[in-house]
Amino acid sequence: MKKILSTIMALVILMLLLSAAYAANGGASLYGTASSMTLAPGDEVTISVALENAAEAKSVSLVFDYDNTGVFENPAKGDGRWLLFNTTIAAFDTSKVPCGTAAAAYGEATNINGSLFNLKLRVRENAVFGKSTITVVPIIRNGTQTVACESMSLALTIVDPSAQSDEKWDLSFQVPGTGMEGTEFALKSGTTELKPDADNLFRQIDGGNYTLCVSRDGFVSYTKEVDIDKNTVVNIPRLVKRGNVNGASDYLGQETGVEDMACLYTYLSKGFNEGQISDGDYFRAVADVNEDGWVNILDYQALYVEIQTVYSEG
Ligand SMILES: [Ca+2]
Ligand SMILES: [Ca+2]
Repeated sequence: MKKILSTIMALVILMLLLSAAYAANGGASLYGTASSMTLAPGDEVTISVALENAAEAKSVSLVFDYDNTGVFENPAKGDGRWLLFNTTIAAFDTSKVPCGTAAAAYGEATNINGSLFNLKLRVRENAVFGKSTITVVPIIRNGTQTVACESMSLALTIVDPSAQSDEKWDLSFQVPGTGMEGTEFALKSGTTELKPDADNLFRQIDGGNYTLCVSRDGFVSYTKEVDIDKNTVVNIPRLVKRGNVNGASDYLGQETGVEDMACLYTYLSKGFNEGQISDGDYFRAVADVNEDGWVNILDYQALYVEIQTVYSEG
């Protein structure tokens, strides 16, 4: 079995090398987070943008689109910051508001995956209350070729601090029928941590943004940001062990096996997940086998080593 796995590994690495250009065209993904999803007039927020699976990229531009008349102040030049080194970087151009543009060019063989850019925005004192969406459009190129990558949006909520509602809401969650023994649930907001009652219900909580944390010893934790302004039900996926990329056990009852390597290979080379884990964030957490925060060929390698150890012991 060890020899077969070694052969498969060698073949797959060869195929990944051969298909690198295709992977760059099909698998690049942009991710964004905000330092806070709920803001009040005068607040500052930092939008952080990161990139995955764009190994062949040689230059990147990010176009930030936001409401610069009703919600956010026009950012100054220093409010946009690239997080990359050894690059030729054009200034963050705010003259095209509401589309602030940031552009960087790269030398040969520069890896631009990971944290890319931070943009700091300030909420106007007379901002319109309600949802406001910030969209980031990436323009990624490999020489003359464009690398396909979807844009990314964050919907922030501007609240009126003088009109805080006294209304309280329930958050309940639905769990799979089996395989959840010993699972713990917590709802966190700042330093507050709430526990559910026996009916899987967080009762009478203040509205706002929370992080729902689902954890179980030996399994990859699931976290989900929930914006509570009404009674809310959240579907929880069955927790799996790290490396169980396809979300299923094999015929020996092992959570991780060659099927998971195949599933991870498809994701890395073609950019889609053919397994049973439908939540994209949870899939990436499970597939991050070496736990460095990114899903790439190193996780494939780490999974291979782990599976080889299991089989050679068995
Ligand atoms: Ca599996
Ligand atoms: Ca990783």
